[in-house]
Amino acid sequence: MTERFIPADPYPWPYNGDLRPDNTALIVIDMQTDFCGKGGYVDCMGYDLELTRAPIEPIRRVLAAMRAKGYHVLHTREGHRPDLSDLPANKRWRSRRIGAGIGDPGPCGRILVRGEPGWEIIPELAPLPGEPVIDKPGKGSFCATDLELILNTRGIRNIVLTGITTDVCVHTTMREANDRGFECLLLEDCCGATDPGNHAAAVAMVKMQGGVFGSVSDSAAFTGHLP
Ligand code: C5J
Repeated sequence: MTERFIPADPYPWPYNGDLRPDNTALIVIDMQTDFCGKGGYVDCMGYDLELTRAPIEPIRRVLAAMRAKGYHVLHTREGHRPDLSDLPANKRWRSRRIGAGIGDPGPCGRILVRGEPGWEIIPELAPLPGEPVIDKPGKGSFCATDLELILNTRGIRNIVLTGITTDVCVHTTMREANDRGFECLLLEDCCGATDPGNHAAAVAMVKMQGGVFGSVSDSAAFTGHLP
């Protein structure tokens, strides 16, 4: 096997140099209007949308590069059933407390409810036919979904993580994937958080202990070295 690596910190990725289109997937996490669009959940909570919109262009470039080379691409969406039967009472209570009640009407339809305009993936990063979309009720992409089954069925071992938010859904997914033995790479500029300090801390946490959850790179280094 010819070893291939992406320059990354704290180690060139993947650890074993086994980087191929058939064993590597890009996961684009929760690039939905509710998290980065006007009138969505994050906007209703009063956060600065510039922070969660910043990764759109870098993700677009990585998506184009990986699609062109035949890598696997998957997307996730956070959202709940219209009858809210999969919405824990405490999650709803907390969201209502800050004026963005999940399941309540908002400018983009019912907040974080499947099928509503706010729940849709933004057009700039729309999935192509054949790219799996994982609908998840929680922050992690493995909890109550078939993501692990799809990854294993396709023989995927390496996961490139992008999307929002760095400290919540991206981090939870990275931790879940890492514990399941997947080799993870976080692309720093392809993620964003509602708080810049939380974004920086989440990136730093990946790198500690020799790469406790994987390694970190960015869109330019990644696309420049992608075999
Ligand atoms: C949050 C997410 N932050 N996609 N969801 O509630 O990170």
